[in-house]
Amino acid sequence: MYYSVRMRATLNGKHVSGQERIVKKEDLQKVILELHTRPRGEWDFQTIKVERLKTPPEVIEKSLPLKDYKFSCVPLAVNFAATLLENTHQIPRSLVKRLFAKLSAGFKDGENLPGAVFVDIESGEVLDDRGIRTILFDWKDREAARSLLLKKGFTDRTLDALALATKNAHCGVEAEICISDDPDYTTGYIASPRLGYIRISPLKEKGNPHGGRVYFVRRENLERVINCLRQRAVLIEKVNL
Ligand code: PML
Repeated sequence: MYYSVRMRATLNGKHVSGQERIVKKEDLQKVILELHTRPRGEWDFQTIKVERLKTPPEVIEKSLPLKDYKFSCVPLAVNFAATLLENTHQIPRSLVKRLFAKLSAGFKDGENLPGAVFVDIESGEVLDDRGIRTILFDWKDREAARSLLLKKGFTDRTLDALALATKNAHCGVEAEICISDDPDYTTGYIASPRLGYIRISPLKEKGNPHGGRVYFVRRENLERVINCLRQRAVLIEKVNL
């Protein structure tokens, strides 16, 4: 029997921390406490949702392959990401650059969205900007994946983002771009089944509190992809380094 445990904490209505796990019953108490104590900063409202899964999670054998690139400034890093997405997925560079600029300025009226913006990979049209989040994903052996990534110099954020991007690819997201909303965390990534998980620094200026994700999808798949992101639980077996 598996359970999904999801925590979100806010301060004055603004998101400050979020985390989720998929665990067996015997680990529930430990994980609930772990997630409760996870937010580093101040919060005034926290929810922890525990849901028993109706069916066991699907197992994905390997994460997307991870590669890491560093640049001397944001424009060079964004240019690199835009070039890769144009060459591999024919997404116009100008569109990718515009989307990065919007994410770093708060996508919707200067505010970050709680989840992703869905963009039609063919036309560039925004299909959904409600901020739908990918949920129900985790590592099969989280500690093993974590210690491998930390040993190689990656972070806890990489651990979660790599699992999330792997689930996205599995659900039919054609390509993804992401900037963290943590003002101190300037590393972001682009990801797709063909590109893998391409970690890139710096994708925004230090001190900028804006960030978010764009998921490129085929218009005709939108509903199916969203259902998968929200409803299908997956566990990822191994980090693909
Ligand atoms: C990485 O370190 O691999 C990039 C992680 C981006 C995390 C985005 C977020 O804050 O959720």
